Amino acid sequence: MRSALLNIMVQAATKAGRSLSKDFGEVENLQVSLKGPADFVSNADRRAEQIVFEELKKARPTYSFLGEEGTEVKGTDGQHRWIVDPLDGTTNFLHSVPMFAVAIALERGDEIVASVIYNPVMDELYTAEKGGGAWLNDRKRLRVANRRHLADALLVTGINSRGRPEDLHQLKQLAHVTPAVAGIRRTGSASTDLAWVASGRFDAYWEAGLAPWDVAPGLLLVREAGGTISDQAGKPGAIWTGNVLAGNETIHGQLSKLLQSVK
Ligand code: 2AM
Ligand code: CA
Repeated sequence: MRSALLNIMVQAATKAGRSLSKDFGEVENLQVSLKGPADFVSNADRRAEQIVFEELKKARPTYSFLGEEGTEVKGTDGQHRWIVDPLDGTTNFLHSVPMFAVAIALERGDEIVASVIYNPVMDELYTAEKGGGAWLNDRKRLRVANRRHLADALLVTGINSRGRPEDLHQLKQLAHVTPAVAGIRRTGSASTDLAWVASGRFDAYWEAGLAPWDVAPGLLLVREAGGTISDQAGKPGAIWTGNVLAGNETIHGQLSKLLQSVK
């Protein structure tokens, strides 16, 4: 059973998802046009944020709002804030790769209490509420994978090339981690990575240089699926530092050690 709050979040995410789905169908046609689809995708992104914003505002007019596309509203309610990525996986979307999601988290005080991550193409709706578990499409209760050895683990990460120190450090980490594990994947959508750690598809995820809306929705999913999420050194605050490590407790511990050994 979803709470009223989670229902509101699902409604907002699915409505924005329908809009993105429609636009996603158009992107392919635009690939051949001279101007390219970049402007079109920016508009799709902004439209999705507007839909999420309107839906959430209608239902909870006093809550604050923080969205990737620039919507930042301070509500009169000092306790609650929506943290939203209307299109996580923008580059995938631009290239007609169906790995992207609408991601919404609800912060109460200084903790995340509800999350929705929705991929409209795969029709995968991930939801979590604090204390209520993590779910896929309301039917399947999620549990992180139970592999015990890093050598058997399938990991996921993000590889960014903005030339920041964390991006260069990431390349060094890859050189150390790759030979130690069963495989490494990269989806291009941080919220998808975290949702897929929660569901056990991936054994662990790490990345740095992320924004709060990349991390907040997936954080609760991982926790409610029995996983551990922190920064790469095992400390809290991943949402705000953008430095993230998630997995089952054992793999999380092993990977944390390995990542920290990379100087
Ligand atoms: P986006 O698709 O919403 O931009 C991939 O490694 C992850 O990094 C994606 O979730 C992507 O989100 C995110 N990302 C891309 N550019 C970013 C930036 N400038 N700062 C933080 N995160 C970013
Ligand atoms: Ca994002």
